[in-house]
Amino acid sequence: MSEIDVPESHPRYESLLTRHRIEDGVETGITSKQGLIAQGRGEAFDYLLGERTTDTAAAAERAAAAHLLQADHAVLSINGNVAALVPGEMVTLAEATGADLEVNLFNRTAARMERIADHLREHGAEDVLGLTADGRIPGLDHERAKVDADGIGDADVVLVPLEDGDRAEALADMGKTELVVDLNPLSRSAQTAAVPIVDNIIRAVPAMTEHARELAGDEAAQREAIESFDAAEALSAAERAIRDGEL
Ligand code: PTJ
Repeated sequence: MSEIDVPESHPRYESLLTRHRIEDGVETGITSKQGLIAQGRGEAFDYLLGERTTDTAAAAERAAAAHLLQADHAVLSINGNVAALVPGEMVTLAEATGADLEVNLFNRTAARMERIADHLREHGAEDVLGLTADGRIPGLDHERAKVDADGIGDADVVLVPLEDGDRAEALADMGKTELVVDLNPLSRSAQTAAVPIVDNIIRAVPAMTEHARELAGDEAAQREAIESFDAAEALSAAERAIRDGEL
């Protein structure tokens, strides 16, 4: 048994563990209630994808890792679901790529911002951006537009996992290279991303860290990972994987 009362041999162990973490997130004020609905949507797509990382998703994770390494200023955006599911893994990815961490919420409240920043610090983060909120994403209404001017506002590469479509589009319109983790290949977030990663965040973030460690210091391999990745083809491959079980 682990942190939930289900044996690891249970065929749906990972999925049940994920649900438990989201429930916990809601109870501790990290995750919004809407985060439960978002998780349900994600689970449905994960089930259809066979709850595994497809070859195309692995290539996307490698390309995303390369973009993070090549960036002048990379920022990893953290919302309530991400904080509940992969807090330590996001801190490790930030360390492996030299990226900043910024709390950026769709349903923004001061209490949730603070709780999530504390939660990340408990998982080893030194600096957590997002609380200053002295920048804006153009084209969005007030609360949803807030970012740190020296964080997402200044970044050339942003990882936005489980992002609402409106905000993903607005960030892409700012000219940022957007890396999106979203299990739904038809979502607007995945469709607007430079690199859509159609995989469960639980698997995607540790995989990106592994790729980043392998690619670190190898400029040619980083360029190859970026240039060989085709976003439109990756989205089509994810749709085929859902429809035909192709991997
Ligand atoms: O914490 P906040 O206030 O910033 O709110 C965050 C949520 C997630 C509630 C908000 O951004 C939202 O409403 O998101 P959506 O529009 O429901 O989109 C979430 C997307 O993430 C959906 O397309 C899901 O399929 C996908 N998704 C959900 N869980 C996972 C996932 N993708 C990867 N891994 C998951 N575990």
